[in-house]
Amino acid sequence: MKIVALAGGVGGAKLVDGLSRLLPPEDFCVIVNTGDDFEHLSLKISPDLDTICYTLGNRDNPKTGWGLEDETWVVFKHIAELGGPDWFRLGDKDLATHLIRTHQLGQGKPLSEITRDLCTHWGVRHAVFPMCDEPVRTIVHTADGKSLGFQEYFVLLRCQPEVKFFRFTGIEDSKPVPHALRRIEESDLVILAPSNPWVSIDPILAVPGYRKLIAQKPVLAVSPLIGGKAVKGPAAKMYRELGVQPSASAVAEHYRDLLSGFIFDHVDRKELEKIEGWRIMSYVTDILMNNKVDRVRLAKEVLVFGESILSRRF
Ligand code: FO1
Repeated sequence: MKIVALAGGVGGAKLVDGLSRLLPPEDFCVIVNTGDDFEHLSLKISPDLDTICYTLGNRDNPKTGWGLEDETWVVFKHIAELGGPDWFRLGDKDLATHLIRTHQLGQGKPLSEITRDLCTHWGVRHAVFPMCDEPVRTIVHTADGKSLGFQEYFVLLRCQPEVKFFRFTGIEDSKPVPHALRRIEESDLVILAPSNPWVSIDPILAVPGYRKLIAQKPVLAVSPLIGGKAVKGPAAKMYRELGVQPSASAVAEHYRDLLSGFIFDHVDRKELEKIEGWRIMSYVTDILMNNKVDRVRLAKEVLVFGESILSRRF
């Protein structure tokens, strides 16, 4: 079975990691959100791309989920001593990634090619595609009328501001990465990883060209919420602020026109009828991934469920 996953940061990276341990590179690749990207100290930072690549390269910081393990903070400390911004932590090894990416973007090398070459150095065998090579920025519009860059909202303001709506600036000029589009065309199944629907998956689906192609494929999503709470991050808070009761069925409804199947936790079993009422096949299991064993276990269940969807559809 050929699979393409759409993913954002930490939560999505765990399932992507599990799937990468079960599927060879020719059968599995991932398309990653770049709406979180931003410029910091004149460096081009791509947090979700780096989280996915570091995780697939087995070099991610297991405590935070982002950045590199065994990191040092010498440069960061001196940046702070020189009065530079210290709200966004940049480790010494992580800085090398941002310096190389910024340098090569400046030379006109597309983000997708930079990512491919970095992955070669990191020993990442599966293809990791940015959703597009053009700059797209998720802007968070808040109840008190401010518009915040995503990292300003997520890190500096710790997701405190009340969200009104999001804008993905630059999205109208964005194009799918051609190789990623081809992988979707060749795929048997598309998986929406357990990432934030609003700010990790929606930006990818908003790049003109992906959605109508994905809609022609069987699509499975894994819920990022358990019992109405996000495993990590502001997804549930965003749902509430946008007037939607956070729940597994709210996530299924978010993707409703795309989904053939939805995977959610035992805790939310009571929502099964509602979800199946939308002609979406359900699979209830333990979706919490606390360690690498969980990641592979859930990935295996996702693949078995995917097979059953394929066999029923055709
Ligand atoms: N998240 C934080 O909460 N604090 C940080 O200082 C921080 C630094 C950072 C540096 C590089 C990177 O790739 C990610 C980093 N993140 C940090 C995580 C990042 O904000 C989130 O991973 C995504 O934007 C949301 O998925």
